[in-house]
Amino acid sequence: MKIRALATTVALLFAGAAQADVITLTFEGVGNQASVNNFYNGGTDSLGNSGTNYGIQFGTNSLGLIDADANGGNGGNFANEPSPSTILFFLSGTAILNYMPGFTTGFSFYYTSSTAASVNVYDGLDATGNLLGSIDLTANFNNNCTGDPTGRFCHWDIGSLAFTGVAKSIDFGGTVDNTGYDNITFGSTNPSGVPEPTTIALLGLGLVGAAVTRRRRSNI
Ligand SMILES: [Ca+2]
Ligand SMILES: [Ca+2]
Ligand SMILES: [Ca+2]
Repeated sequence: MKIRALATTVALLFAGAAQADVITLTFEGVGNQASVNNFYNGGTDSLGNSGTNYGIQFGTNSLGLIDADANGGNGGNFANEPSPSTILFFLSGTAILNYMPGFTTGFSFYYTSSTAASVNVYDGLDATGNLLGSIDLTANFNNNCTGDPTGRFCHWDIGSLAFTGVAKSIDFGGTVDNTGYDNITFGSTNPSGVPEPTTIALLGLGLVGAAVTRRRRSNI
């Protein structure tokens, strides 16, 4: 949490036959354990980093997490993330995303989780209004994969949902420090990015070092 990421690469792709552009949030550039906040909304995360302005805002529980392998040993216990080396996770509540203009058609992402999780899409901001869709995710934690070079959360799967209506918020659920997301993609049910080849490793998703890890590893 002492080191800020400097890279600010965000992929902006275009959907071939789809009516809207596809936007993919890779979280690259968000600080380690920083609240994403307005990083993608013309502002900054809680550590002052800024990314492309997509008009997308995150609740304060939504945190960036940098792979410990890429952050001097301080950071996430994961590997093979679809876009190295930063992902989205949370240490309290859930990670809520707000997109005021709204998005249609579909929505997709990559996730890794040691527990079952669910993602809900709403037509109101802050996970309010009508529930447009819900995705139940199965635990996909896998100790047998290898990675980059370490990271116990090394297996990622795609979650996707097509829906009707205009969605304005998404509630990324799961278990604190045990569920991570990356390459959140709007306007398509196919997230961009391909997980890199891969590893083995250690404790909770969040912290590899320090005593903090110990108290959070109960779900692993
Ligand atoms: Ca990595
Ligand atoms: Ca790693
Ligand atoms: Ca990423």
